[in-house]
Parts: sequence; C-alpha cells; structure tokens
Amino acid sequence: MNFLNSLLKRQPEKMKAQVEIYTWQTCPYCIRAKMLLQWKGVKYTEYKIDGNGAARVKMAERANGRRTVPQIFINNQHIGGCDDLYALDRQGKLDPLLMTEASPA
Ligand SMILES: N[C@@H](CCC(=O)N[C@@H](CS)C(=O)NCC(=O)O)C(=O)O
Repeated sequence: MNFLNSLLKRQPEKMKAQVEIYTWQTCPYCIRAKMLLQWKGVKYTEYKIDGNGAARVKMAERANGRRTVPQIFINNQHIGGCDDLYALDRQGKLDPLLMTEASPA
C-alpha cells in the first residue's frame, strides 16, 4: 500500500486538516468534490442539507453568501465549491492546506 501511495503521490497519513463539506446527495459537483477528498485519503465531516432551508442559510452565512452546494471548509477557512477545490489542487495549493492541522479552538 505504501508503495502504491508513493507511486500515486498520495500521502493519506499526512492529511490532518479538519475538513467540512455541505452537500446534497445527488449533486454531481458534491460527488466530484468528495471523490477528490477521498482519493487524497482525507477524513471529512459531511453535512447533508437536502431540503433543509435553515441549514442552507447557515451554510451561506459561513460561505460569504454562496448558496450553491458543495461548500467546503478546511480548518474553518472557506474554500468555495467543487471548481474552487479542483483549482486549488491544480495550483498545488490544496495538499499543504490539507496537511495543516487545525489550531486548537
Ligand atoms: N461551480 C459550482 C457549481 C455548484 C452547483 O451548481 N451546484 C448546484 C447543485 S449540483 C446547486 O447548488 N444548485 C442550486 C442553485 O444554483 O441554487 C461548484 O463547482 O461547486
């Protein structure tokens, strides 16, 4: 497994950030975002907010007014949606964020 991970440039043991994602179950962008997190071996907290208007309002308050799903947070920092997550990854900025442990509250 370690050999495979190094071949695939995966470092799941280093993914220490606290990751949260707001989703709808059948939303393709949500599925795509979770696929990237799972591929990297990230543990995340998923808030399934299908049909829950109050939860969506709460999400939008945390997400600078953005109401689409998914909305993703790393160590309480708003990352944005699926496209934003993949863009960060392309720029090589996602792994360092995911490897940063949340500072104690
Ligand atoms: N560019 C966004 C697209 C997200 C998006 O369009 N999500 C849809 C669900 S699959 C949504 O929230 N639609 C509800 C709306 O636009 O109000 C992303 O990458 O996250």
